[in-house]
Amino acid sequence: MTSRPDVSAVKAALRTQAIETPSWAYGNSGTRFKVFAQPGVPRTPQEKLDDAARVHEHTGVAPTVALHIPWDRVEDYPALAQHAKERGLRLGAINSNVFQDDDYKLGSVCHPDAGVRRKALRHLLECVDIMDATGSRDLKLWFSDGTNYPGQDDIRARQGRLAEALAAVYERLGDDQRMLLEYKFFEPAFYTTDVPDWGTAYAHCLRLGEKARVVVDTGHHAPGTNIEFIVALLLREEKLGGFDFNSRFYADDDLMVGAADPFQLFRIMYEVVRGGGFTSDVAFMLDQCHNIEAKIPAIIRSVMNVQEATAKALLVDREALSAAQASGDVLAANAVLMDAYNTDVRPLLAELREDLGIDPDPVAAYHRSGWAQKITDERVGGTQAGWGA
Ligand code: AOS
Ligand code: ZN
Ligand code: ZN
Repeated sequence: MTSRPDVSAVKAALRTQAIETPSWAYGNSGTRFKVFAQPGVPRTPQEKLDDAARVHEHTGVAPTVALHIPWDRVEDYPALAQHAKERGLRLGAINSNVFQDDDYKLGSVCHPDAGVRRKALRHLLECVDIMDATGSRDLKLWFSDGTNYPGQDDIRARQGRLAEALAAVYERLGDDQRMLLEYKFFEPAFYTTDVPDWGTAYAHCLRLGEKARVVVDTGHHAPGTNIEFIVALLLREEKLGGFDFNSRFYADDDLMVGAADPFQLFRIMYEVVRGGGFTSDVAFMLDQCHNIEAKIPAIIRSVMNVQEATAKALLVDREALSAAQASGDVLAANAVLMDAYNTDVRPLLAELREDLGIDPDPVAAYHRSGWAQKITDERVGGTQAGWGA
């Protein structure tokens, strides 16, 4: 006997979902081999927000934009927040950057030199100052720190340096602010990475306190890792701060989320729904680079992919699944999950968009809007800070 959630309940839940887009996804980006510049890309943080506003206008569920410092450094952050507000947006997570200065060749907060560690900490504390100015809740911390050769540095000592810096930043946070610690199994370091996996991030966050949580970047795991298991466990421990959604075939490819493995994305979103993470506590952020595809429609598609995976997860017949699991009926339990995954939710999402007063086909609506030609004509000259600088 099926007791699938009814469509209106699924649509109501989907209305509450908010997906944060990253400022850097709108700008030029590439690999260490080449940045293929695209016409019309933003030249300033303000223009990035102008593009992000198109994504929110056409999807209805992308109201916040993550900033990356120094790529989005401005003189007047309240004015930038106002620029966002006038476009129906809010400034989201502040991403620190302690991976691009020459000083950081051997690491930042884990560097053997105390002076370099102090410089990195100053930047992290500046990011919290910026959070105060923008009203952001989350500070996202990703450290490229690591080593390339056995013996290069002391693995244990580096963990101590990391803990010291994290504690100093944690101390600085306001009552309503959080620090989200992101792990990555390798790159740019190739032998050790100082925050390589969920366990390391979790251990540091546990030591710090409840304002410290883990970010799961879906491209940051060794091939074959069961990411949904990590999500389920972190949710149970109330230590999942959010996601950096993207897709990967081999490494941290930063492709459109859901493009490489929509089934994995569905399984992740099922654990989020099951674990009660479908609340404002868990930040659904994109972290992608659109090196060869048009950026704004790629980001729109990514938002849609997260929505589709979420809708399928919400359609799981939880009652039938629990019953099959409790009775050890393996095939029935798997069939319940696959039944939801194999449901075409595009009509449901099209209906939701019509309910929201937006075009049921966001990508087509964007292409008809003429925005791409407008920014190509207007944004001539200059480059924005960031990957492609
Ligand atoms: C780097 O690989 C991490 O995914 C970061 O979250 C992010 O990509 C970096 O901060 C630059 O955007
Ligand atoms: Zn990331
Ligand atoms: Zn990454």
